[in-house]
Amino acid sequence: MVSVKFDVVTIFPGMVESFLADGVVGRAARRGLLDVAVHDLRRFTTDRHRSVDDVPYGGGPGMVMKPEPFIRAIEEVERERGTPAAVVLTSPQGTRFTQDEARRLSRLSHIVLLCGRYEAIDERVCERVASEEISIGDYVLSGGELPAMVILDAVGRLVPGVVGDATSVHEDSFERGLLDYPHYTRPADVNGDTVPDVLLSGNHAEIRRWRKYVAVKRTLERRPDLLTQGGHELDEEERDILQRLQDLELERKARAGA
Ligand code: J9Q
Repeated sequence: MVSVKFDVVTIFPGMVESFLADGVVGRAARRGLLDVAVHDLRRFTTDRHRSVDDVPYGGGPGMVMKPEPFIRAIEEVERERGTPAAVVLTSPQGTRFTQDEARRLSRLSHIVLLCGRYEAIDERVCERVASEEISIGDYVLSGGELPAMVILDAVGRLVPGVVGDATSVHEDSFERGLLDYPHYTRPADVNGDTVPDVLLSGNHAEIRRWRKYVAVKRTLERRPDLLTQGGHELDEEERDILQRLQDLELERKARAGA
């Protein structure tokens, strides 16, 4: 039944447990499709104060997370659940988390997520305990719990059966390499703000073409990087739309210059 096992190691197990109390991934864990275990890092301390951090060698501001509690946590996970396929440490120094990375991780059977706090984690955890270091983006956070939950969510949804309608997973924007088209529901008029006529036309071929056009246009305007370095192949219709939009833009520029 279980196709992917996750172990999350954190000093704030409640943060991860509350994430699992609601939503698609938590529901999949309760249905037995995912096996998510949350481990309190302090359980792997041995001193009276249960310290998980200490001052940095060489001085400087802030505290550094001690290596041994992480090492003991991994040892217990290995004893009880077997050798994991990946031990992921989230940090701003990691390689960037993308939908491709989520897809790669979703094919593994057992993933450990290590969450850091304070200024840093002892480098020996990064080098000897973690098998990979992953960043979810270029911003500063107070800890690795949110990144671990982001990874858990993105990877968990790709596990077969977790998301009810499998087609919706494949149509998700980054699976297609384009931004999503706009969505509308009832009512058709909100204080004079109406739904595009084409969506009310009942002409499904026309609706499909319109959605594709808007998705390509938005991607070109908002995320041109996805078109050039996304590594996704556009289909012929999408390439045509893109070409037309780029021609129009050149024409506009020529007119403005003349
Ligand atoms: C642990 N800022 O930031 C971006 N990806 C991960 C992180 C991160 C952080 C602080 C602690 C991870």
